[in-house]
Amino acid sequence: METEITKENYMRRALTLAAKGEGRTSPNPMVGCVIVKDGRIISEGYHERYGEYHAERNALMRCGEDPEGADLYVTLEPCCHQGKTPPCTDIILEKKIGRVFVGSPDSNPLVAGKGVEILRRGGIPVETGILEEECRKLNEVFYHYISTGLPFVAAKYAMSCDGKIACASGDSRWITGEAARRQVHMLRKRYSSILAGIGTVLADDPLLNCREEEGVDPVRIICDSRLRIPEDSQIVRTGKQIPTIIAASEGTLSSRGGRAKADRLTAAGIEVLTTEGETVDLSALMRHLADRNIDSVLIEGGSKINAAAFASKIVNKVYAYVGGIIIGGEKAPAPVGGEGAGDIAGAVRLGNMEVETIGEDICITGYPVYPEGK
Ligand code: AOF
Ligand code: ZN
Repeated sequence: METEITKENYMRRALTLAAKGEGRTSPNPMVGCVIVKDGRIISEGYHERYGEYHAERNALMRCGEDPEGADLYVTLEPCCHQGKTPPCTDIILEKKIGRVFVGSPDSNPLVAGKGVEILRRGGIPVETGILEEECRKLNEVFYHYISTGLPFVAAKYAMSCDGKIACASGDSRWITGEAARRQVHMLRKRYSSILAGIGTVLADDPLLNCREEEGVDPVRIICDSRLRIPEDSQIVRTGKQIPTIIAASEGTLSSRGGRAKADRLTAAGIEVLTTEGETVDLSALMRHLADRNIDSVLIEGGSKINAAAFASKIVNKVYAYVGGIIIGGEKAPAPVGGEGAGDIAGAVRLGNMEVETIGEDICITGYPVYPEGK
């Protein structure tokens, strides 16, 4: 019983270390590692940045004493492939680690169980599944991206207790308090891109950056089928400092005015992407983003973008912030516009819902389950 608790404690420490890589490892997973000898932690490490050493190698290289016979706790199955860095299984075997404890399996086809197998074949006992659920959740983006080849998409919105995201006039400042708004910047640190609609740009002239300390700015993606974005908007003016993609419809670019505007936006440092059809095809856009190594998208949209995102079934997670305010008004917009479900059977359900209190507001998270055949 006692060893059970201890194992989980070490893995929890490894999880805390893993999370330090947040925002810097994508599209790689966040991974943490703890090395324990004679009941003491003798070294720790985590995957600090994409392309750099993995957690295990960092922990083993920093070890002040000989790790021979030690226990190694790692949140993800050690890799066994030569990638940007040498296989972690090599250094674990070379250092004669005594036992390995793994959080969750690596579903990268280059690893997928082979990491554990190689260690076992090399004579190291391996125990898997320590805090597996937490380890998987930490890397929900990685698991989705590696298995589907598409970015993990989250829709975030703030609404009143009566389900409005603004007054009929459009005013929405502020529905949630400061603490909840600060948390949004933490989300922006976690996701590699933010997507908004042109409506939001025209109404609020946002910067859509990450104002978290040491946060990396996510790529900004604006859905603007007709390229209406003002050239003096904050987004365009900062196009050379913060990576920005504007998604437009192919038709817009085939007009002379559209082509010229796209060229000016390109000169301002912005990438203009197109999809077929009159409006931006979000599914096609997601495929384009995946090609650019973008593993995750945080949609900070209004009713229209959210409706399109749910209709194209690209949303994998919802963050619904709810402020203690009643706005009312039939014309006041709700988070998801469009036609909506025809009946309850056709609605999108949320699975694994969780509720958290943030300051005076609450945040509901859940994972959409789309109705079959709709
Ligand atoms: C580990 N420990 O800390 C991480 C792992 O391009 P590379 O060489 O960095 O390899 C990336 C892959 O390695 C990634 O897709 C995932 O399968 C694994 N990441 N593995 O043993 C780590 N970050
Ligand atoms: Zn590795």
